[in-house]
Amino acid sequence: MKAKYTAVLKFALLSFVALAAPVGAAEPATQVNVALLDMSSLMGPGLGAAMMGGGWGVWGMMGNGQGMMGMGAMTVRADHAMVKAGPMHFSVSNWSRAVVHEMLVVAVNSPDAPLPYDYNAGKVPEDRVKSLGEVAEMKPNESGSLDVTLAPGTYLLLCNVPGHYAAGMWTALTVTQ
Ligand SMILES: [Cu+2]
Repeated sequence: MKAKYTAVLKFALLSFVALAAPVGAAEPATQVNVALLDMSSLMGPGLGAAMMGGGWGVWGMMGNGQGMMGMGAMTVRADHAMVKAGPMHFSVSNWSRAVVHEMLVVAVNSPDAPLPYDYNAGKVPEDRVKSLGEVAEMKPNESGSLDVTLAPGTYLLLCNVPGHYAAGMWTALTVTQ
């Protein structure tokens, strides 16, 4: 009785090991960590929210007339500029204290070529670019993730909240063979 029980247990353990073993398992995803940043990310709580909430007009009148845009105050930062083709796991954090941001993955021919732009909406028209997925609108301090398989090529990680792409809120990601 006891021996039989042990045998059953052994069989169960072996089955479990067999199931857990990577038999033809898909290659592990490359982890890409992305931070979405703006001026408010630099400031203390309160102050950042006040500036971003009520201070837009002031920022807009500063300097070269482009305001925050010319100052490059909205950015996308990724911990990889180059990754090998295959499955990717994007872990995206909105580090803003005051502003909703998002991250789209868009395939492009050249990282330097401007994307089509809808001036009225202040956005990249998503039906006119090759978007492979997104982590949509994240509130300040929210995080999200996106799993997508990328072929070799050039991609932009961009925020398409109105005005943000034009404010410089994008970065390039090169995917190699
Ligand atoms: Cu944004």
